[in-house]
Parts: sequence; structure tokens; C-alpha cells
Amino acid sequence: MFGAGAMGSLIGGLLSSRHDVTLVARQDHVDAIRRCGLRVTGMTELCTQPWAMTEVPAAPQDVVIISTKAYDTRVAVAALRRFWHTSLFLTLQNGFRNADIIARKADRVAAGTTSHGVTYVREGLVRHAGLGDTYIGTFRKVTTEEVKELAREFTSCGFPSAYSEDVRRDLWMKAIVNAAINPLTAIAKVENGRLLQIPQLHALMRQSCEEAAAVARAEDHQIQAAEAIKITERVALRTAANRSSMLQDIERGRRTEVSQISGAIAEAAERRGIPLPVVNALRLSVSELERHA
Ligand code: KPL
Repeated sequence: MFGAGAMGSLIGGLLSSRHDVTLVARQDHVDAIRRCGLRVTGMTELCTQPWAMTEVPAAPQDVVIISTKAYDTRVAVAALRRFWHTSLFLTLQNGFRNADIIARKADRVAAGTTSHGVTYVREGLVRHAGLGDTYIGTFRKVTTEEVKELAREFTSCGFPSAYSEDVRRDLWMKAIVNAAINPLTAIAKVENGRLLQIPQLHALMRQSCEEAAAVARAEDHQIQAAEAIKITERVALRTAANRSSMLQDIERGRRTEVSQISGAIAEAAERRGIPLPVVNALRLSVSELERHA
């Protein structure tokens, strides 16, 4: 598991109940895990002791899961060079370009989306604050059977996952969800569920989904606005108590994934000549917050 922030720690922790898992993480997180184990609270309660290190391990790995921030994907792939021709790579990140970046180097790539809400509380401890769906699909030189097997293994470790027939569409759908929920929660400094309770924020969330869905359609993914809105509302409801990853980044004075989510949608919109007033306003506001953080 390369990148053990909130999401990587949850998944890595769960997988370690049945598998030999190595988390590659920041020094303070690694030190805490080595001292007291990795703790997950909330919807999942566990304390586990996966291998944790700051360097890429030397031993061969069956599966390499990348769960870094999307702006770190290139660096992650370079660091994982020794597995390019031997391991199955799986990306479980925000943004829809990660699998393409990984597939430029790694031979075998699967891609997935997950909409669980997870908060990084402090080193060694994450909170599973909201349930979500996880879909995994083939991307490059991976068989359907291998991906189904992965999904089954994830499920049996307590991380329910399903095989996706069209993971590129799922990646777009997830980006639409993130482009609505993440900037709004980061700007308003509210938990995801508040977007459904504050009418003005709810209206902006819906408009953002409408705009981004039009871009997805122009990119040949059949995503209607009504479906995008319904899925986004469902994610906000199920992760109501979570602080989005973008809000967590702003609060910790860190760089956000706004360029890799809303920025990527904006680039596609510009290529296609599609106006994107709400998505762009939210994107620019987050960039300003980020600049001042
Ligand atoms: O992906 C997320 C994120 O915060 O990045 C959601 C699903 C919106 C959960 O907060």
C-alpha cells in the first residue's frame, strides 16, 4: 500500500487481517504504527500491526496499491519502479487520470474508485467516518477474473468491493462527486452532510454536478445530470459525518487535489467548449484558500 494516509490506512489495515501487507507511509505514521499498531475507529474498529516503512520494500509484491494524493502519482510510480514488470498495480485515488499515468510505466494495471469517508486523526489513528461503495475494473493487461478475485479478497477482509464493467465511467462519476462535495466542504468548512441541509450549498452542489456531467458526456461517458446528482447526494448522506479530504487538507495547511479533480474536468470542458461557471468558481476559491494556507 503506497501512500497510507486516511484511505490507504483503512484499506491496508483491513487487508492485513488476511494478507501480508506493507504500508509505505510518512515517518511519523510509520513510527506510531511500529510503536502501538494501526488503529481504526468509527464504522470500522480495529487495531492491527501491518508492516510499515518509509521506503519501498525490496521483497516482491503480488499487488501494489497506490493510494497517494493524485498529485503524487508520478512520483509514486517512479518510486515503485522495481515492481513495474512483476506486480499488479491498482489505483484507489481521487481524480481520473491516475490509471493512465501508472499504465505508462507499469505493465499490469487495474483501477478503482471508493467513496468511503475516512479522516486522518493523528499518526497511527484514522476514523472511518462514512460508508461508501468500491468498484474495481481492468485497465491494462489485467483479466476480468483477476479483478474479480481482488474484489472478492477485499470483500472478505471487510472492505466490500465489486467488479466494474466500465471503470473509466466510474472514475468520471467519482470525479463529479468529488468536484461537488470536496470544494464546497473545504470552502464552507462543514462536514459532507451539511451540504444537504444548507439550501444554498445544496443548490451549488447540484449545479456543479450538472456542469461536470455535461463534460463527461462530451467525453463519451453516458452520465446524465440526474444520476450524478443522485449519486452525489447519496455519498454526502452516507459520509455525512466525514470531513472531506479537501477540507482535511486545507485544515492541515496542505496542498489539495483541486487541480487533479476540478482542474482536470475544467481542462476537458475547455477542450470541448463547455461552460463551467460553478465548478470553476469553486476550483478558484479552493486554490485561493490553498495559497493562503
Ligand atoms: O472521496 C471523498 C473525499 O473526501 O475525498 C468523499 C467520498 C467525498 C468522502 O469525503
